[in-house]
Amino acid sequence: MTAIDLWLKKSPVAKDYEESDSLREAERRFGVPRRDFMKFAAALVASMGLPSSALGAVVNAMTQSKRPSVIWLQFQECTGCTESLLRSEHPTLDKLILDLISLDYHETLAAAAGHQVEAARKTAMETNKGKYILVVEGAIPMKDNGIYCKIGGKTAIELTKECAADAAAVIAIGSCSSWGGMPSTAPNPTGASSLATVLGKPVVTIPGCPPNPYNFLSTVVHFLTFGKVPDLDAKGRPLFAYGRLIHENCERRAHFDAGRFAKQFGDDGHRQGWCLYKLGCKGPETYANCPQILFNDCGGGAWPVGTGHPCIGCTEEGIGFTKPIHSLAVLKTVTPPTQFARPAEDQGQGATIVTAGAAAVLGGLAIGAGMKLADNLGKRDDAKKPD
Ligand code: FSX
Ligand code: SF4
Ligand code: F3S
Repeated sequence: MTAIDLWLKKSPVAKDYEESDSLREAERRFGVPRRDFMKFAAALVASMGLPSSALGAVVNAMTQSKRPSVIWLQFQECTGCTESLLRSEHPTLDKLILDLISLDYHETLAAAAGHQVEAARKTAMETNKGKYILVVEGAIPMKDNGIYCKIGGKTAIELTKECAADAAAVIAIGSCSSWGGMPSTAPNPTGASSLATVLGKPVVTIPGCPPNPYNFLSTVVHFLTFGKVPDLDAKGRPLFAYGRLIHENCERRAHFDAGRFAKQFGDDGHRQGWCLYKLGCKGPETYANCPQILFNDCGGGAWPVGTGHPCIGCTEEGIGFTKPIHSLAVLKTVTPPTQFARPAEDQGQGATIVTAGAAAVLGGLAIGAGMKLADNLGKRDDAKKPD
């Protein structure tokens, strides 16, 4: 039995909801078994750093609120943000997303084209004036009056400003839109810029190349539940997801603290899962929850460092696509977090969003607090040091 199953079994909040109309509605609306939906909602509650008592409000918001209209623009990017959202599984995140929101304009997914799709965008904006969510994927070229990206005869700058004018919330998804990302790499011939730069005001940012779809979903669910976006840092990033350095929650952290490093790809240390700092891992200067919520819903280890590659700092302005991949990271914190296993102890393999969420709910802690899970500890470190 996983930690979250245990919590669902014992929690009075969960019991209240087990037979509730909201969960029956979730089963009908999303085609997901009630218990799976409950697990998913509990994990989202925990990942957002909310108390377990918020579960009911989150379930109600996800099942009963009117789906907000979303206008999704795409400019200088690779469509990875959209792809990562749609490729998610368990319990079919794409289905949850597409059932939670009314995606009224999206260039990749729209069946219509040309004048028809432009008309759909205008109708959605007029009908939902002041209420729709604008999501922007991709950087925006500002050089030479923005002529390097035009859609329907308008520059990306014009489209962005037009769509942002009457939006209730504006979200930059991916590093390109959040801070310029890959298209803004020097010498940046098109003047690729962030959404906030174009609008001249702060926006919510969900950086990552691609960003983790759960961070987008949690932000939307927070908006649906409370009518406002979650608490943000100075760069517009939701604190629940970007409040901690990767290095603080990495399953290889104890190897770092003990001075056990992979020095070359394929050497002894690398094969034994030791710290990737000397291969250029940017976890020590990158803020994101990758080791905690992982990617692709396929279990522990499914994140860059977990697969044996150093973090390149894809979420972080000034690091990803800027610093050479194998240059050494700046160490922002040196003292090991108190909740982390000591160097001589077993090393964890990373927590999935569901198990981490359960532990966080059980412990009354947000995933952002850096929870490590006893039931995910597995990899023994009784190996010898590399030469
Ligand atoms: Fe691609 Fe998105 Fe990277 Fe950018 O993600 S995965 S280039 S952040 O805008 O599509
Ligand atoms: Fe993990 Fe990288 Fe930090 Fe090593 S340097 S502990 S691999 S985040
Ligand atoms: Fe990106 Fe590093 Fe996470 S490369 S996906 S921020 S582990």
